[in-house]
Amino acid sequence: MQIGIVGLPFSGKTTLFRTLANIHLETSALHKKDANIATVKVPDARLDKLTEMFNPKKKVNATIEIVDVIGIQKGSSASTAFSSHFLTKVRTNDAIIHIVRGFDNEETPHPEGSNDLLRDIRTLEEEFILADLAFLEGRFDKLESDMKKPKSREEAEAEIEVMKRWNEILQSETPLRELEFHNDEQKFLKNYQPLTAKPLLIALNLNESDVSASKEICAKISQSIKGTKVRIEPLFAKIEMELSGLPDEDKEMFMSEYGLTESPLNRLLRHAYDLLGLQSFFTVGEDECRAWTVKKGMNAQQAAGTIHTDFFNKFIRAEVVGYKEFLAAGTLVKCKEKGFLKLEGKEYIVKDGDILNIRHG
Ligand SMILES: Nc1nc2c(ncn2[C@@H]2O[C@H](COP(=O)(O)OP(=O)(O)OP(=O)(O)O)[C@@H](O)[C@H]2O)c(=O)[nH]1
Ligand SMILES: [Mg+2]
Repeated sequence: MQIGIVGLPFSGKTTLFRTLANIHLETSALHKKDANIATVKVPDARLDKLTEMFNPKKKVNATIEIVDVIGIQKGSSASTAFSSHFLTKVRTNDAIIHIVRGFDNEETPHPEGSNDLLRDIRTLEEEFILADLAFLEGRFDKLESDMKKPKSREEAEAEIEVMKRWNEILQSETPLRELEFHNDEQKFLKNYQPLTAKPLLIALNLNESDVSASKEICAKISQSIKGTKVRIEPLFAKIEMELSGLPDEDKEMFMSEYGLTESPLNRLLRHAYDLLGLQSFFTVGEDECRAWTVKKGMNAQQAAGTIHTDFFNKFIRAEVVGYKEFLAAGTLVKCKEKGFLKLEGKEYIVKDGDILNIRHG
């Protein structure tokens, strides 16, 4: 799963990327010519708690890949135009975090001269809509020539129907993520990866002095930016960066000075995970406590398959207890006594936070 960090120039993308790489890095960050890539851990207080209880040799968090895509063309007139290379890169991301500048910084002023959250959100959305429209235009040209050949005619006809529907939505300045996609559209979605169909997390990168007002600021923006696959969250990239350099014991104190109880970045990562339609289940033991990533709606056998293909092929049953029940009981033995530990078959739909033990052949 890969999430792209995008945003207008000087919005704090690289600051966020570096901070994430600092604190949550799983493997070393890759600095390529066109993008910075890092695999980062998804913070999970439940896993921390389980680790405390089992005291295992190893703790393994769920991870997601974060990409700081480089390639926004700068310059006064083209300050918001994306290079085709940039768009190609973002197309391969599963979701997008859009960093919007809401902080003041005289050394690197906002390219537009002033902060305006809504304006910047819309600017980027418009650019993405234009990019999708340009893509469709190319498709229509191709499909038109396909229509002339008897061999490809039927297929082209079907695709044109879908592309027309997408085109109409985009022409009305609506992102594709607002569409309920039909089954016959899924393969096009997968192949073409339109930018405006991707889940979007809008991170408002605010001033340190905005902590207490941040809820209100987000709520206000939410009134104008609606949609099921959009989240709006506050971010304080500068605080986070400073925080990431502190020893653990000083972090709480530092956060409380700003009136923060939880790192907004942790929240952001969890929301990103959720937005992707992902959830975690846990495996626990003295060797290892681990969070595994599965798509919401996956059954026990599929979940077992994420651990090992053998577990999928030779799946017998899963012992399952919910995180809360486990916490209430305290140990797996007590879970058994209380009847919290259930034996489930392969069709069981895994819930977020389930603790699983797979029985296999
Ligand atoms: N005060 C303040 N400054 C910030 C914050 N985030 C970033 N900056 C500063 O703003 C400038 C731009 O930040 P970057 O992280 O480089 O922004 P970017 O989006 O990667 O910029 P480009 O890649 O050049 O488009 C840097 O000087 C940062 O130190 C913030 O939350 N508060
Ligand atoms: Mg940058």
